[in-house]
Amino acid sequence: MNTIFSGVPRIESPVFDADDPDAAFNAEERHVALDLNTRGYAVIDFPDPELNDRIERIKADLGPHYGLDLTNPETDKTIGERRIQDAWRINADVRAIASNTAIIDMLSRLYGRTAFPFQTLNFPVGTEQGAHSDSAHFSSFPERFMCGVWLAMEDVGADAGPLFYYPGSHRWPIVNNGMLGRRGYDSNAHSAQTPYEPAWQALRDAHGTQAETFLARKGQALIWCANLLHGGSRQNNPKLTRWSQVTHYYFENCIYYTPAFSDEATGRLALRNIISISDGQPRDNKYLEERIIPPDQRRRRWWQIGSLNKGHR
Ligand SMILES: O=C(O)CCC(=O)C(=O)O
Ligand SMILES: [Fe+2]
Repeated sequence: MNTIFSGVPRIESPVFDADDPDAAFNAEERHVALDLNTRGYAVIDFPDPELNDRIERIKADLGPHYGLDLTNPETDKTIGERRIQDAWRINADVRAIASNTAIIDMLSRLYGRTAFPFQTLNFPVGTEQGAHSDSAHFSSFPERFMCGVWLAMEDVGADAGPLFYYPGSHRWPIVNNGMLGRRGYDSNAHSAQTPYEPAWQALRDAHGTQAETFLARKGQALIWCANLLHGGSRQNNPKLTRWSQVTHYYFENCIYYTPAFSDEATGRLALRNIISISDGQPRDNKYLEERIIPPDQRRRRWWQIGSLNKGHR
């Protein structure tokens, strides 16, 4: 049934059916599918028997990179570097968590295309990042073929800056530059996110939706849909840590781009050069199996092609 809408993730299909016979969800996946469809997020126990050992090794290995003594219970942990992007390149456990095959297989069934991890973020403390939709940072054609998996690497209490989200906000419009009457391509906006914040605030006000926080147990993970508004709460107690890993996933056979720096209507797209963490291989930008090469790369030789990724996230 959902195969009619093959350009829409199964879990976001306008004819969503948790009992979709084509998807053949098992009992747990059906539950996750229903939560993603209705609320835009789902909580699972991270399926890795070695998780605890991996987490402790990651803390020991990445800890010194943040420039703070994270083991001293009396010090402010929020004054150092808050994140390491793409630690999968230097840490095998980060890579293993991102490449977990049970997660990839489940996401692939939930979305109806093969999932692959493309970015990791490791945080020792709360991000205190304002409410946002990841769709401003990384989106796809067709849209919504992106999701985040946020893993708690310790128990997270209310004062440690827990993740928050607005249930159901994944169904609100995906705010893009066209809707805001602004140009994004080649813009030198300092922040990808800031220009969108008044619009996201207006949507929250119009819907009257209250944020919920995820007071996670170590080893729990939260999957969020591409357009779910989420962020990091204020870390009331700066002496606490809030170890977590976010892995962002894309799906095969899509165009991968940064909407904040694109003008879709004119075809000017900030395409991303994506590498799958699972196998370290590039994933071409593709639309209906056709490889898409940006116009300004078509006349260049391969040795002239640099990264078109903008320097953020
Ligand atoms: O961990 C958080 O507080 C939010 C992280 C986040 O929004 C992201 O990685 O997309
Ligand atoms: Fe995010």
